[in-house]
Amino acid sequence: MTSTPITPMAGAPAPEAKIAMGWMHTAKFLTTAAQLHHLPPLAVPEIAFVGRSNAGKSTCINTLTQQKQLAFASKKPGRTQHINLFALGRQGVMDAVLADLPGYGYAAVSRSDKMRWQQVMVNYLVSRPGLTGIVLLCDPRLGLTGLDEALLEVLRPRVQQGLKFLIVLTKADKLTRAEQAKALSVTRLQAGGGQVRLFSALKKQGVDEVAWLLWQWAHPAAPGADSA
Ligand SMILES: Nc1nc2c(ncn2[C@@H]2O[C@H](COP(=O)(O)OP(=O)(O)OP(=O)(O)O)[C@@H](O)[C@H]2O)c(=O)[nH]1
Ligand SMILES: [Mg+2]
Repeated sequence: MTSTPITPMAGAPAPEAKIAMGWMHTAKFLTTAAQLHHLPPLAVPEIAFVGRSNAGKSTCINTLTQQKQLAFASKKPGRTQHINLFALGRQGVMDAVLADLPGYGYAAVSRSDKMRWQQVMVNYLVSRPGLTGIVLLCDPRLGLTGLDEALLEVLRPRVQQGLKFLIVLTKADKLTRAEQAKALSVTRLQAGGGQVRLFSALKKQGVDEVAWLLWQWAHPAAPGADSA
């Protein structure tokens, strides 16, 4: 498999981008679970990708890891139905885990299924040991919706206790430059001081930056990781 070329971007100088993208590329499928208690206990930092159905969570994971089909992405909303874990680490030594979560807000799912899933997700976000960071993916054409706001509320106490938090505005290629700038500033206000990045899987925009941020989350003691 050929890896994505590294393009230096603002906020992620080339050496850091290379480290972060190389690390991301080590991702391997670890396990899948429909329920929280089926997830294995893990002793490494876990970073969860959450957001509305179809926001681009699975595509974001595939882009960051430079693997086309690691996470299942699909035009059909509701494609991800389990919590899928991917192990990261060089020389087969796992040092972090990415978690791809099913999206919420998918209209075609029955009310009882929605409620059940929302409960699993809330329990996961509130109680999963090792959860170090949350990446909330949001389609900037929709903006943060009521469900996203509800999730931010659930997360607030854990963020205050040190949980890392990033909002990724996906599908930036669908916006003009002016719309991108506007989406960024509006979401920054809503994020209450949290980090926000523009991202496009199609144009590889924001990829190095997000990878570097996640690397810093997972390696807080490493040189250069104190700014995340
Ligand atoms: N143009 C464009 N399309 C994207 C981008 N990222 C994702 N998509 C498309 O958006 C659709 C949904 O992507 P997924 O990654 O499956 O979304 P998801 O959030 O994992 O969805 P669920 O698993 O249903 O929660 C797919 O058709 C992707 O090709 C992007 O950066 N640009
Ligand atoms: Mg998905």
